[in-house]
Amino acid sequence: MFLDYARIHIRSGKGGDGHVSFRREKYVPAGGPDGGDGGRGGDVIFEVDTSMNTLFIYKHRYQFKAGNGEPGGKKRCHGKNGEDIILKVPEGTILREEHSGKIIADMSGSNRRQVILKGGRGGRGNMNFATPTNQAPQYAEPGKPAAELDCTLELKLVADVGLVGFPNAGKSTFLSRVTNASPKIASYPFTTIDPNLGVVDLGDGRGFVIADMPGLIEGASEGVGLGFRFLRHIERTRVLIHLVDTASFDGRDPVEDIKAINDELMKFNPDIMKKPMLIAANKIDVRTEGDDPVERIRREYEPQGFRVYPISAVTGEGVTELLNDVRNLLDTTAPEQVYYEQEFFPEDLISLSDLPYTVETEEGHDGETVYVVEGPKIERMLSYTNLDSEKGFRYFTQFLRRSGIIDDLKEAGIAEGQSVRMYGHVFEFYDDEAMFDESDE
Ligand SMILES: Nc1nc2c(ncn2[C@@H]2O[C@H](COP(=O)(O)OP(=O)(O)OP(=O)(O)O)[C@@H](O)[C@H]2O)c(=O)[nH]1
Ligand SMILES: [Mg+2]
Repeated sequence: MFLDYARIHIRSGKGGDGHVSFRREKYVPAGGPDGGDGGRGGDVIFEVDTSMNTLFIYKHRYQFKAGNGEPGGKKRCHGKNGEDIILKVPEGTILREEHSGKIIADMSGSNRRQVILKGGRGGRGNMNFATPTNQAPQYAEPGKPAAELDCTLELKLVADVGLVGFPNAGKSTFLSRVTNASPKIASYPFTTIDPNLGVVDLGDGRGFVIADMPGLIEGASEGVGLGFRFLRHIERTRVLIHLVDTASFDGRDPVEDIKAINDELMKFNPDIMKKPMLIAANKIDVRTEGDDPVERIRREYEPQGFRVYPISAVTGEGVTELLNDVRNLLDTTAPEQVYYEQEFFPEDLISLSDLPYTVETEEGHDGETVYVVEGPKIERMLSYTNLDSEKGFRYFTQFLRRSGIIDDLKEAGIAEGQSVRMYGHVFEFYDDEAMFDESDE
C-alpha cells in the first residue's frame, strides 16, 4: 500500500555512566582509581533505500529508539556503545520537526544518509579524575542524556514526468501503455487513488520515470477531491504531460478542462506552471460530431506556448512522437532538483538546555508590572516554534514549564492575568494547563 505521510517519535541512546572503582590487588592496600568510561549512546540515522517507494512501514510503528550506552566497569572497562538505529526511507522523503514544521532533512539528491540525532556521550570513569591532590576520586561523570524528537515524514516522489488532468482523462491508460506499470483503469472518475510510477524505455537506454496521479478537479488546491494530497509530488517533476479527454460524453469542454486544471496548479504553487507542459489531447480514436476538439485546443493553447499532441492512449496513435519530445525536453531542461535546505538542527535544540535566560520586571505604560523573559534560550525556542498553530503554541508552553521558566516567573511574584513579554510577543499568564493567552498587543 502506498503511504506518503507518517508521524514518528525518534530517540537516540543515552550515554553510559562513568564508573567509580579502585584497583584491588593482593598486598596493595589502596589501589588507584580504575573506573572505566561509559559507552556512547546510539545515533538515529536516516538512509535512502532505493527499493522503497512508500512510507508504509511507518504506518504501524511510531517509536524508534537507538540503544543506550552501557556504564563503564571496573578495571578500566569501557562500557559498550549503544546500537545505532537506521531508518530506511524512500528517496524523496522529507523529515520535519513536527511542532515547528521545519525541515530537518531532505533525503534526496546526493543526501543518502544523515545522522539526525546523535547519541549522548559516555561519562568518564573516575580513573580520569585522579589529581595530585585527590588520588582517590569518588566520583565519575554521568552519561549525557538522550535526545528525542517528534517528526513527520513526507514523501515527494522523484519522477521526471508528471501526468495531470481531470479524472477519467486516460492518465492511467497512458501510463500502462508507455511503461511497465499496470495501474487500475476504469471508465469512472477517481479510479486512481494513489500515484503510480512507471519507467519509459525508449529502447536506447535512456529511460525516464513517469508518475500517474489521481485526477484533479476544481478546488483541488484547496483540498477538494483526491488529487490534493498528491499535488506536492508534481512539484518535483521536471516536465508535465497534461492529458485531456477530447471525447467526453458528459458535456465537458476540453478547452475549459485544461484551464481549470492549470488554474489549480497555479494556485497550489506558481512554480509548477513554470515547468514545461505538453498537452496531450487524448481519445482521438473516438469519432466526435461537430467541431474538432483538437483544433479548438490548438487554437486556444498554441498561442500561449503549449504544444498540443493528438493521441490515443488505447491505440497508441501519436504516443511515440509525444514521448520523443518529452525525452528531448528532459535532455535540454537542467535537472533542476528542488532540494529543501535544512532549517531545524536537532543539536541546537538539545543544547538549548545550556543556554541562559533572564526574568526581569519593568513598568508598563499603564503602571502595571510587566515580566520580561530574555536571553538566547527563549529567542532560539521562539524561532523554532510556530505560535500561530495551536500545536506549536502548546509545545512552547510545555517548553516554558519544563525548562523552569514558569517557576522563575512565579518566584519573581507573577500573578494570574499579568503580562509576560518575550521578544515582541506579549502573553497573559495563567498558571493552569492553558497557562498562557497570547494577547493582541
Ligand atoms: N476510447 C478511448 N478510451 C480511452 C482512452 N484512454 C483512456 N480511455 C478510457 O477512459 C477511461 C478512463 O481511463 P483511466 O486511464 O482510468 O483514466 P484516469 O485519467 O487515470 O482517471 P482517474 O484515475 O480516475 O483520474 C477508461 O475507460 C479507459 O479505457 C483512449 O485513448 N481512447
Ligand atoms: Mg487513473
